[in-house]
Amino acid sequence: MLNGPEDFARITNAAPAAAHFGDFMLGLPGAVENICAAIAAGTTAIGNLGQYFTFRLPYWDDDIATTRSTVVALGLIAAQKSQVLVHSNLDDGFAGLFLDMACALGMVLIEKHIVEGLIGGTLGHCYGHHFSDPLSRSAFHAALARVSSTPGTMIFGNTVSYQSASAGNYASLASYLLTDILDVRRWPSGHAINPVPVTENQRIPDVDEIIDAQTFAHRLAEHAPFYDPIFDWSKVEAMADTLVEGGNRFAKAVLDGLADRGVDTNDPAALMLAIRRMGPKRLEALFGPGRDTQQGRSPLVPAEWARELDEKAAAWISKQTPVDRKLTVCVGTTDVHEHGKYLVTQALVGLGVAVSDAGIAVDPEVLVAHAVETGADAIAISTYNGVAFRYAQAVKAAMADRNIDLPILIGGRLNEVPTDTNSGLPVDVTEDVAKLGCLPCGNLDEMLDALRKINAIPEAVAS
Ligand code: B12
Repeated sequence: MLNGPEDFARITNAAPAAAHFGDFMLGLPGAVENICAAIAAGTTAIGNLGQYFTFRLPYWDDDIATTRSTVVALGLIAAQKSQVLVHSNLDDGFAGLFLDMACALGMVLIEKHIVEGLIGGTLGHCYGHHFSDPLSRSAFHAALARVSSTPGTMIFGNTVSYQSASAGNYASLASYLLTDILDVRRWPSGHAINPVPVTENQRIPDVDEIIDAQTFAHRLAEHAPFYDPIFDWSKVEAMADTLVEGGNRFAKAVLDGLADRGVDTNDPAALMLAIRRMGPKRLEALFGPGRDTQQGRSPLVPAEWARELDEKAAAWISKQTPVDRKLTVCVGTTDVHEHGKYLVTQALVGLGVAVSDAGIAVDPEVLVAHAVETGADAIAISTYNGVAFRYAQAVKAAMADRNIDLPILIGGRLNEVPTDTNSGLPVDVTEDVAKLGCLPCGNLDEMLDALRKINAIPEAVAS
């Protein structure tokens, strides 16, 4: 937590390296104060425009104030005598949610139009969390290098591939890092590579874990050049062609389409707000470059995260027998992470359960109100930000206010940083959440067990 300008300065002065203030600067109501402090501390890359489009603070719905502060802050960055790069992590924005990677590249062009074309700043991009397949990861890098003349900030680790214990996660680290090292050698873009500690899928890391990952990357960078000759780069180039062509079409369609709907696309605030309010699903459905089919748009380059989750859900559903009684579950998330909800929704629908969608980063009272309005038989919460216990407590309280007590299923990362610790590391709160009367679920099988416990699904359903 940075409490004042002196905290920003403490970071930039900690080591003779260029400090990068990546997250929670732009895109939030406090953007102007944050940017002033970051610039005064001497940083040269400040983010995170991607977060503007998706992040919501609890109990804060004034998207106009958020937009205003972000646009003013962008203007402040652009007005500096020495060049300061605006940073945008595409995966924090819509790249983690589009089903077509061409749309993610299109967002690069739209963000450039806003920051460089309309505000006069310079914008550098970061990508990587959701790009698991080496071919499309590499192709995205090649495509990005073609459409961008500014230095990139970093290629973020492919964190969604961390699904194992530490030893298994080292394989995922090697897999994406080798690709990234070869990519930045082939298409020098200024991006730093980012070795993510192998405890990523459990919690925030400690210092030793960060050093281990850096040591691993350093050694891999010595091996990597010898792999270059064994890759067929023409396949990467061909996919990059598709991404650039599709991305350009998407960006043009978005700008033309919004203009047709009365949005002033030369006004950064109006444009940003329209894009944020529309969200990735509608933008993609209306303006995506893929062919329109009965099942929606067919992506030019399918997003890996969705393919993986679709396969996981289908494999699980194929082992179950559908429920034959009417049942509605109200599903919502406590924060920006929505892939858990995506998977749980598919699994429930596959079981024949009706899902009422309370949304993303939804406040506890709104979640409960939605459950009541839609006549839900149970509530399912997906939570990742280390607020599981507090949030579950608040949902219980909101239900008590209405004299109801629906069963609560809860999954994701059930941890919290205790108030009486100075380590900053979160601890598991599964037991505490269970003591509140909630049903913690580590996976879909446990979800089925939980549904059985509340007698929503008879024992015979699972085959
Ligand atoms: C993808 C991701 C993101 C994406 C999210 C994209 C999106 N729009 O959804 C982005 C890049 C935006 C992101 C942002 C952040 N993230 Co993040 N993110 C992840 C990551 C890599 C994967 C989480 C995920 O979606 N998994 C996919 C799901 C399907 O898999 P799963 O978790 O195994 O799910 C299973 C079960 O949990 C269960 N399940 C899940 N939910 C539910 C619900 C119910 C009801 C049931 C029955 C079951 C169930 O179902 C699955 C099947 O088995 C994790 C690390 C990791 N590898 O797990 C970090 C992680 C969750 N993120 C983290 C953090 C800190 C953040 C940020 C705060 C970082 C930052 N500085 O900005 C921000 C969030 C800010 C905000 N406003 O909320 C931390 C949380 C720390 C903690 N609690 O200890 C993690 C653990 C990374 C880390 N080690 O630091 N993140």
